Amino acid sequence: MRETRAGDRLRSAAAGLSAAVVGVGVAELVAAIVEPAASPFAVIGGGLIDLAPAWAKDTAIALFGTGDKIALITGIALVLAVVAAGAGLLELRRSGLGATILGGLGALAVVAAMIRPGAGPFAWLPGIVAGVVAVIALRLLIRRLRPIAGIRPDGVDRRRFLVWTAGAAAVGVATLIVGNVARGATRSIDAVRSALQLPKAASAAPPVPTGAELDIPGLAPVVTPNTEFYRIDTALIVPRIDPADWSLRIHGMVDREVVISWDELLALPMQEADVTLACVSNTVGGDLIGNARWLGYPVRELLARAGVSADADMVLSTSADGFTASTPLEALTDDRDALFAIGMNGEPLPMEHGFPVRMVVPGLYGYVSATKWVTQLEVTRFDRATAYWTTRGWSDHGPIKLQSRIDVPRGGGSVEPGETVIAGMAWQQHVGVDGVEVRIDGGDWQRAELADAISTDTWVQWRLPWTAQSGRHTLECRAIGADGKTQTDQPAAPAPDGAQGWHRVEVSVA
Ligand SMILES: Nc1nc2c(c(=O)[nH]1)N[C@H]1C(S)=C(S)[C@@H](COP(=O)(O)O)O[C@H]1N2
Ligand SMILES: [Mo]
Repeated sequence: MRETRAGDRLRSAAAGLSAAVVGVGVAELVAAIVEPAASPFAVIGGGLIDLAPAWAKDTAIALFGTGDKIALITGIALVLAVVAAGAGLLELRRSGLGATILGGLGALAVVAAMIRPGAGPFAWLPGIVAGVVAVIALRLLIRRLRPIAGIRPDGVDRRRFLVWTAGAAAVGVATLIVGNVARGATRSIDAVRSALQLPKAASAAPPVPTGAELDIPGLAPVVTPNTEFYRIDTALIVPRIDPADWSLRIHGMVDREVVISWDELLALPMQEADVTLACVSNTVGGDLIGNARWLGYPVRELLARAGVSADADMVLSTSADGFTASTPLEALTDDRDALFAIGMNGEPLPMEHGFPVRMVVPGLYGYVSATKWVTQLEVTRFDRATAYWTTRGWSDHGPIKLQSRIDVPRGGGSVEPGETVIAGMAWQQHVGVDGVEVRIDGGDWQRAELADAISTDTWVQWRLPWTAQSGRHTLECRAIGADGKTQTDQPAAPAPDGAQGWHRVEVSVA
């Protein structure tokens, strides 16, 4: 009895899929052993992130927020699945065709791994392994399929084919799991981090005023716990840097190059500062913003050590994984608390937030200032160099715009009629907030009560008592900066220099 064409197609597609899974799985395991950052998934994903146009990043962050990386990995897996199934179909039609496609994907992973900044000596290996294993698996499986499909009518063994296909896929899934566990178990750097004793601040920040926290359910806490702090970066695999291997080099338009090791940095007098970080991709009302107490050494001191040329106007900082940010020089040399931070809310920096050292610059969006895993500073000029996001069309200087947001009640939610409260956050780091106004259903602006500000570099909470009447209501807020300016109602998208406009929420009272 001859198989239906549909059955052949299904089997060959399954063979392609299974070949890809075993190739990727074994390669991830090899990567975990030789060079975790060279994982085919990570390097192809990383390459896509770097190639993506600005609008794509904007859309991804708008759609998925901090989940953008999971979305990307899922997307790559889906595309790979479709291509691999197609390779299986083609391989059945013409021997060598599908194998060429899978081999080509392996080659792509090799190239992506080798052009990655900081690629190690074995970066090429996982991609080769992925390609070779997938090609061998595909050829073996399709060979088993041929008799069934009637191309070579000598002995038909569907069960054997199924066992082999499922077996290859199972090996792939198992190695994928082992590889990921192995990567997670590269605990040594985490152990170094946990054992770290942060130095005491030579210049401590005053305690957070008790009046800074209004403690309203649903309102963002004024100090964001590290585990809840938003995370935005281009790193699919979080760089794991041993502080013993870390150093910071300051070069470019300077009198003398400065290189400082971790131990040398730690021996310097540390300063504490409360600074609210914000992402330029944050939409009006969004949550890509967080506030922490940072411990670090002033950037200006190390720049002074290097002796900055009078012609320079920009500092290009580079991370261990090749991200760059261009920061206006004056923001790093004036008296603000621009830090090489090593501590976040009393802990060493979490891995995802830049361990062992990151930059924090009050008043500027993260993309032009907050380089995590920082290893290099080049003193230069805006007309000589561009950085990761400014190359992709985002604005050169990234001062944070005056913004405010309503956290309570939640937009789209409902509240009980009667005495309640409207509350939210407002910020314009390094300028400060003087007031917040709220209006209900387009009525008169009412002045909200401001909580105590920690400093002009942090956001501030606000509240307004509200007697909620039954029905649907529109709530809007706007902030007034310490410079007397009122938050603009002119809406703007995040690109190229930050979202603006009033936050508006609809609530129903019932
Ligand atoms: N190395 C590196 N540093 C980086 C980035 C990055 O992609 N890579 N993203 C920047 C951006 S756009 C922002 S908003 C902040 C976010 O810092 P967080 O993840 O600690 O909140 O980090 C900045 N520093
Ligand atoms: Mo950002």
